[in-house]
Amino acid sequence: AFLKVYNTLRDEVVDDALLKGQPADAQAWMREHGPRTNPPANQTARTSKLSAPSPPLAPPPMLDYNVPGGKLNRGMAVYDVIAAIKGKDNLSLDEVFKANALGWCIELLQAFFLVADDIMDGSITRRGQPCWYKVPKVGMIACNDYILLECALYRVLRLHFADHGSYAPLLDLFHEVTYQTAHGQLLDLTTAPPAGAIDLARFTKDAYMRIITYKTAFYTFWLPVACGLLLAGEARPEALDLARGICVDIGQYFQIQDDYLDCYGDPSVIGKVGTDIEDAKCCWMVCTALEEASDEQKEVIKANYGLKDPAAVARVKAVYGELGMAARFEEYEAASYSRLSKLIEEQDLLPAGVFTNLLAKIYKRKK
Ligand code: DMA
Ligand code: MG
Ligand code: MG
Ligand code: MG
Repeated sequence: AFLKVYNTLRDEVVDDALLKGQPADAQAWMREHGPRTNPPANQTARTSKLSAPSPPLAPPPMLDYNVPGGKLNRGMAVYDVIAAIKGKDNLSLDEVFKANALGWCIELLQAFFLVADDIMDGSITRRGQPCWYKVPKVGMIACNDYILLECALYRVLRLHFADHGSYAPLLDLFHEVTYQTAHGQLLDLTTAPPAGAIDLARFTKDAYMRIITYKTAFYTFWLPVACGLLLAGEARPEALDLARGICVDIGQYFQIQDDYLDCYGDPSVIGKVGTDIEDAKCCWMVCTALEEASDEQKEVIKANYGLKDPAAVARVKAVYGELGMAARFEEYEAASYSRLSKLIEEQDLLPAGVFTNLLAKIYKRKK
């Protein structure tokens, strides 16, 4: 049902009055129209020795490539929140559609941040396919595409919420969360020192918690919950404050999982290849390791962190192994889960379901 709404929204974005007069190529960039003109790959392979090489394939349509292929946890959470508050059976078809449309606004925001993040992090794959900027003939056009992805969010919002009582608060919310996330990315990028100038003193838990709160927690958990609360008409400041606090807490746990998976996740499952060590990121792994490392182990990290060399990465991972980082993470995960569950149970301002659905979906996640 959620993906069906995507198809509607994508077509509305591409068919909107502003793009109508644009050349077919520009529209096709966003969403392919009609059959592909390029021959299928197997045919190209068969004829390549006999005839002149066929022209390079056109890139796949930008929106389909970047928007719907993730776990969709953030997008689908808006419906879960409003269902937890009002009861599934009390929702009108219009409310369900609006919840899902807001969910896709969040997925569009996420697509915008990911296309940009992969360029800045020099990543290779995302969601099991090459990062958008790595696709032939895309390259730095991806910079314009992430702007278009952000614009698409506001087209959807205007189209479906211009007459809604929460339009202004929703606009404000998306702007606010975008600002927070971009500041998080700024901290993430500027805390990672250039190769050869590793200053381990930067990698503190305080610096780390600030980075992940801004770059991940607000847009991943607070944004969908706030959308659901606004749609449900929940306006009590104390309920919103409580929800923001719990969501930020869950979001920190989520990014710590992301950092763990960057190092120990299976690329064929997480759909991306980790780059945190090569990029000298201030991540949970290195901050936690440094709290426990001997002087000798710190020297190994200092000498090898931030190098785009598989042998150097392996030496850093060997120190992580010596320090039992996998077990430390499992301990952290168990403690976080029970602490968060308690926090959710102990409040009585909002139905526990608002938060437990979110938490259940990420506990011990492998991707
Ligand atoms: C993710 O940080 C944050 C944003 C705002 C995209 P990251 O670079 O650790 O994410 P990923 O591991 O998915 O590249
Ligand atoms: Mg990244
Ligand atoms: Mg990043
Ligand atoms: Mg990561």
